[in-house]
Amino acid sequence: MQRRQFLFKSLLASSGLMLLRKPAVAENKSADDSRAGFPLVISTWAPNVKANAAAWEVLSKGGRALDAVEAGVRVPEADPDDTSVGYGGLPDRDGNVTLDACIMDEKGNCGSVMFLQNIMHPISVARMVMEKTPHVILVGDGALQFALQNGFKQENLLTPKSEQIWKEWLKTHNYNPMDTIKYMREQKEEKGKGGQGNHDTIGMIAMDSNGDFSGACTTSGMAFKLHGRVGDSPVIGAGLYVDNEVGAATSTGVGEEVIRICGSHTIVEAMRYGKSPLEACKIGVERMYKLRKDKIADMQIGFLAVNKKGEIGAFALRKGFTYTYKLPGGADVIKEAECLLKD
Ligand code: SD4
Repeated sequence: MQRRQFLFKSLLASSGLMLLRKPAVAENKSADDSRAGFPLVISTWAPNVKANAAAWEVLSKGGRALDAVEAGVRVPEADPDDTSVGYGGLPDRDGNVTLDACIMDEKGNCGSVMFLQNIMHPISVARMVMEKTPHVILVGDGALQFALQNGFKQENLLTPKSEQIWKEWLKTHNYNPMDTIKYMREQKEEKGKGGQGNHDTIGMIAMDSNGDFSGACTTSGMAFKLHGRVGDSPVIGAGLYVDNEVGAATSTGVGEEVIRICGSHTIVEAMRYGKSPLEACKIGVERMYKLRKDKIADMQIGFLAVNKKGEIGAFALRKGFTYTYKLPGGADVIKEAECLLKD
């Protein structure tokens, strides 16, 4: 049995659904044929089943996709054990937790905060930028000032666990961010063996029962980055893009590589011109690979997309990129994306 069939069957079995009714997702079809039905919610990385559950609360009551994605990604933002997002996120090389987030709705409205410190829910600040200002992006101190003026509380986001991981990194990596990408990969591999990882940025896309899309993406970014570094996650068109006529896409992995090819926008455009979500995600990864083959040792990039028919696709540079979505009845599906490099 192929891995994804196995995962699919295990999930159905564990949720008690396997024999109860025919699922909406055909277990023997490739990812781009998956049909999640409506409403739907999908997220990068398996642990984000918890985030999908919060989004589902909103969607299953007929709520708006925008409210669903905000509620959904607030879950990992507040989770001290998620070292890639919000509270508990791994800091930059100077020990500061700096957060990036963006949100986009079905009308092309969008908001983003970059390099924001001491605010646990950057996604909600991004939404406020979208709804209460004439702007799209606020950064750093300006974003913080805006958050505080709008009732957000300042909090220390560096948990003892993340501080300890950072101090270990300082000892072994001599304050050198050139090693960071390699470190992230080592950590990811370690995570497979039960260790700590730093690759669980959440990109979430929802479609509500009106058939409208929204998306959200939030992260503490690359661990031990230079102070002030911003990745793809809060960049509209790179880490996230929503076009209500076509579909939506989001990304995870080394943000610099995603920005170079305007990743999520590239994928949505490929879907506009007839590619399936899987084909479109593959185009994104292949374009990045062609451009950067000599420089991407140790890197991971993953894209996740959904089209207007509710078909879902994902593709990654390397193995290990998981994503999760809900079936119409609310059961969870976790899959591993196909990938370009087999190492
Ligand atoms: C970044 N894309 O800041 C983010 C990191 C990430 O899973 O996705 N981690 O580059």
